[in-house]
Amino acid sequence: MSLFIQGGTVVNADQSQRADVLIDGGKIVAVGADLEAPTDAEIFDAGGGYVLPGGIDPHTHMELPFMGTVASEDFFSGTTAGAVGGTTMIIDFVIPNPQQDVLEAYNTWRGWAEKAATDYSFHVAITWWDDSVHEAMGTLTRDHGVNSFKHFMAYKGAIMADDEVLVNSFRRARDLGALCTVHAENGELVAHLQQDILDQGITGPEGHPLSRPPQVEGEAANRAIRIAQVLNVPLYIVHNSCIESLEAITRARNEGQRVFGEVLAGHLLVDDSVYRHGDWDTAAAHVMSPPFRSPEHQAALWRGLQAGMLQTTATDHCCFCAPQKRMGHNNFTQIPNGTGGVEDRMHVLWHHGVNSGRLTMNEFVAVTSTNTAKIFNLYPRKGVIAVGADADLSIWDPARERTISKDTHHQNVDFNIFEGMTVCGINTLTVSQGNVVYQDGDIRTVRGAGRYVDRPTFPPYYDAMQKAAAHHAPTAVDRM
Ligand code: URQ
Ligand code: ZN
Ligand code: ZN
Repeated sequence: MSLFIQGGTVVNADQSQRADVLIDGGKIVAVGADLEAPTDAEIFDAGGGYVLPGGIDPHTHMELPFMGTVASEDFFSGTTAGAVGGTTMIIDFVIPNPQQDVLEAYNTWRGWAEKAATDYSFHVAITWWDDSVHEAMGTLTRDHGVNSFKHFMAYKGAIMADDEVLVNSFRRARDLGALCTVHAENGELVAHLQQDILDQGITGPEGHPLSRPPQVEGEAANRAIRIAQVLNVPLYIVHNSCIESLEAITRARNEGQRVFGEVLAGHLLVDDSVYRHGDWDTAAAHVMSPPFRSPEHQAALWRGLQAGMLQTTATDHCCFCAPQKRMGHNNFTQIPNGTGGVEDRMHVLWHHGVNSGRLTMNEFVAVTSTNTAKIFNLYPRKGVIAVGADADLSIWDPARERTISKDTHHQNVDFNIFEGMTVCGINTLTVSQGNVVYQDGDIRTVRGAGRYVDRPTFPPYYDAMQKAAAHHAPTAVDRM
């Protein structure tokens, strides 16, 4: 069965065009004005609205075992919620425990993700180091389509990577043609500040942001950038939340270093007043790291996104319900860290990005889909409406409104960080792999329909340079 989407304006990162879209066999097979609809095609009318590439969320943690519990959203419910909101692919994380065999952890996560409704891929975290980890990184890049390795510089005593792990892993990733990503917070400082705050008798969620001030993030961001610079490896910093990390990225990029920055929809729109909320559960529901910051940081992050210093948006969708958050009821350091957003990211960014004039529609597509596809080597299979691309897209009605609430969202969590926010401009139809997975409130996701998507490594830079040099170098014959 082919799908024919007519009467819309196709909006890609590079251009917008009034065009119809023909889909067949899970792929886009034609894009153009006034196409002929095949007689057997299922026809959808965009009604003058937009047709956008499916969103890609480069940062989720479905059913993550963390801080003594397991995130409440699983790969099926989470990818379904994403599809409802116009996101058709996630990049999640394999996070081995220290000393755990890395390939064993990878296979465990692959098993969990088989229930996914839309396509997915994995960053693999390097949380410890020995020869087996070195080997596993090679196997993962060569045989399993992994081209990005994550490093948590926070979470001391759990999954924190110290400088020795960072240097070993960054070198290995470089030699494999892979990208390094980091959660940039100085875990040593966090641990010290946490104890200091507890010693002062502050045990509630208001202690969480006090233990992770922006300087703690800025130091780690700069340290990761400098290590990557010395080792000549590309770097991607996840969930930048503050001016300090943005400044570190801006300096590096202005000096020509290959550093990428991600920002969460939450960090762009939620400020730290949530931690001063009278209700314990409400404040605890917002405990995530890095914490939500004061308003001047949001303004800077928006400017960073507009200026191209931050390239991608994500959610860090890692959900814990109130009973789970209450595990830290008398010690904020034991509140499981994480918030949701996979269903709302595209909606809140259209409303506060495009409707506000901060972003053009094309820039919206770039920061919600295309840039992630390019950085993680998924493009042009993903992140664009073009012939040959996967048929992952949405019909976007710029006039349709929605008020966000935990009572109506499809995320498996009892809280929504955008609660009560009314947005204008949402998807009315979502197509994944050429199948309708959402239409006007009707959810049609299929458990297990999602595919694991390989992400090839990048040819090591110096390899390419050596080949280029060899190609032009005078050979013996030339010298005769
Ligand atoms: O740190 C992360 O990205 C994971 C553990 C989700 N939790 C969070 O607070 N960001
Ligand atoms: Zn993180
Ligand atoms: Zn995360």
